[in-house]
Amino acid sequence: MEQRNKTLGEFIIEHQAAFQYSTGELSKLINAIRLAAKVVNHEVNKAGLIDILGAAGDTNIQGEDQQKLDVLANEKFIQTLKNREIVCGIASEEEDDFISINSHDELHQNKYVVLIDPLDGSSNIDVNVSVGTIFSIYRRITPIGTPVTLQDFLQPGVNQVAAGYVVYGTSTMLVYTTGHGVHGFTLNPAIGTFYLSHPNMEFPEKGNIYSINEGNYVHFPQGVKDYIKYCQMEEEDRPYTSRYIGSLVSDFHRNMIKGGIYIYPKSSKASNGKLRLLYECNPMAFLAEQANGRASNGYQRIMEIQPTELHERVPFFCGSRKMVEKAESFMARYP
Ligand code: AHM
Ligand code: MG
Repeated sequence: MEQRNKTLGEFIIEHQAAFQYSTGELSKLINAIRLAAKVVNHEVNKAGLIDILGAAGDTNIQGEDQQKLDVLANEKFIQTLKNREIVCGIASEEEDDFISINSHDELHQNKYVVLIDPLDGSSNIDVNVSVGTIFSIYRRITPIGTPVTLQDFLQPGVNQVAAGYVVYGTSTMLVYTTGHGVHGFTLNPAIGTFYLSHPNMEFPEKGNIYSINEGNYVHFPQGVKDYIKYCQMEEEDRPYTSRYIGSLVSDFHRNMIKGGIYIYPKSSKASNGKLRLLYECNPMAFLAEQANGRASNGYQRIMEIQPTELHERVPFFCGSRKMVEKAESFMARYP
């Protein structure tokens, strides 16, 4: 008999039952993200036609302004979450401030806030390299019935209820966790349905890939320089392979499947590195830990950092557990 893979919709319903006292709100929220992901996927796939259809800033044939894809992705995600009235607040890497949302009939009755990087690695679009969406979901901490405040967004990553990403790659995948492992779904573009293709994803404990922008080597802290040299040494299972796409979601996704470490350290040019704690590092850290991996700033677990502002940046070491621990041991020599 033909074995049919579960769809994401079926998987969400099945797993909702696993949450005691579940109201279905989180399931609806993940469904909304699924929908927005399909819309953005459609736009990303058209990106190569930009020379034909017109570039950002131009007006298209219908008289509509063409938008940059990251701006468009931001709008699609925010609009979908607003329309479905399932969150009380959204913070986006593309917005200066958070957005507070009321549902039509009842004021501020929803309990979740979403933090999102709508299109990470968007500088890669012009050269046809994979990009991604990253999302992170928290329960609000201020009382239901009142407008959300900054406090609801500045929660440490350990408070995340769910997190995930969409990778718009050779195939489009949605990968997420609600704290019960990491599961990956592949989009069948012909019918627009995500199917469970990668249940229970896990980082191999140890891998042989290191991913870092080595062009910045001279600006890196000594601990990172020493770790890079360690990766390149001819000893035991080394030298490791260097792979850096420059698109966090894709680098993470590959490393989770093959085993590896991703590092975006601080440097003499950027004292906290580049990646944002709330939109990029916390969700990836939650996924990594759920997939038997590890994520730190070189010294401290990412998910235990108390955020102080929406767009703060942190150094990021993430991937196969033993590899991250090894990198941390090099960092520890230079406290
Ligand atoms: P973005 O949020 O502006 O797209 O930047 C984040 C991206 C990551 O996806 C990627 O890992 C990193 O920036 C690459 O940066 P760099 O070019 O400095 O190596
Ligand atoms: Mg980003």
